[in-house]
Amino acid sequence: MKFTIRWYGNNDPITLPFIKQIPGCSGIMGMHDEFAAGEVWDKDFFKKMVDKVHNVGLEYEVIESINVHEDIKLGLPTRDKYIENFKQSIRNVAECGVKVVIYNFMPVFDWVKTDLAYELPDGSNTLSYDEKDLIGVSPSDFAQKILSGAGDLTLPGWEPDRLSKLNDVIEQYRNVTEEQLFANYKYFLEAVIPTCEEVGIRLAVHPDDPAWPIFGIPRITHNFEQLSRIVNMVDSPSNTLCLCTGSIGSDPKNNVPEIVEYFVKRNRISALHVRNIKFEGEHKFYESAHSTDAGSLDIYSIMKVLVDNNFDGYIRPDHGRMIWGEKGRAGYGLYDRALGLVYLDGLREALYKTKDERLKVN
Ligand SMILES: [Mn+2]
Repeated sequence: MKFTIRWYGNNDPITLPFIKQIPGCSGIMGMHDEFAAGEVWDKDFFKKMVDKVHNVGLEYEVIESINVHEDIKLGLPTRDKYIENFKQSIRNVAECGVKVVIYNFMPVFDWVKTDLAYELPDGSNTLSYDEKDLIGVSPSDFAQKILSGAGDLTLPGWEPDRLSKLNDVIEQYRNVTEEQLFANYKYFLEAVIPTCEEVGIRLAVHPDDPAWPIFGIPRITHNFEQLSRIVNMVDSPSNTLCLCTGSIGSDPKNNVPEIVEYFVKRNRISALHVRNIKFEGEHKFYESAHSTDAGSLDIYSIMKVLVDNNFDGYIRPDHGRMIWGEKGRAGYGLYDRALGLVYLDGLREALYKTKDERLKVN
């Protein structure tokens, strides 16, 4: 498996040379907000980004920010134009060496947290979610709150131009059922997967974060049954998952190691985001340090399943806390993510070195 770190391109205070200094890190997962959902990714622009990454000796094989236009999710007649653009973007990034494209199919809201700087007893802070903070709050008021906590740095999924039309978009979803959303999703996959196969891209859906519907709008990528249905809708090695442990694991009913094992055995995981979370109650959790002991998820068992099945895709530590006085983009500072990567790489080494022994005993 290849260890990577998310990099926000020209807008990232965490520089590529800093990322290069993290032991065990071979590349980045790129997140660029230069193009709105539905726009074609310009090849020349993207090639320059890739060259920058290569120039410091890192790989650029995964991109996380080719977003699916809302009209595709809503199934509007205009979707075909945006699907064609998506396919062109896929071709363009493939020509620059990208192997995996992570996307999501969450209506309106990308990830949702209710506090971007939740204070922990040790003085660090982290992202957290508490359902009671959403009660009686309108989606647009909530969006304003999130944006005001973000400082000068952009947050993917919370771009101001996208949020300005928030109320209209939510209205459009009022009549969309889960089944319609699945049908729109299938239409999208049937259109784009052949292009992915042709150019050697694996498309990887990021699950709903958190793992339940928000503001009464349907969401369909947050449990085993839904993820199975998605990978079976178009049966192709290019139709895969980006298994985000903290997203899927936010619902305690989801057994994350079992879910990872099922899909990794079927070669349907091409990337993982690994983070731990700590449950504090029903629909209430915070993002903890990555280690098993720090949170509620068994990170060791997740890594074990990957090693025992020879997972050869991409993995990165997901959000980190803000520690040691660091300030920056919520979840995407340097220090705690670097600690997370080194911890995960340590588990990897130990698990590989004991693998033959362990598999013999079992
Ligand atoms: Mn994630």
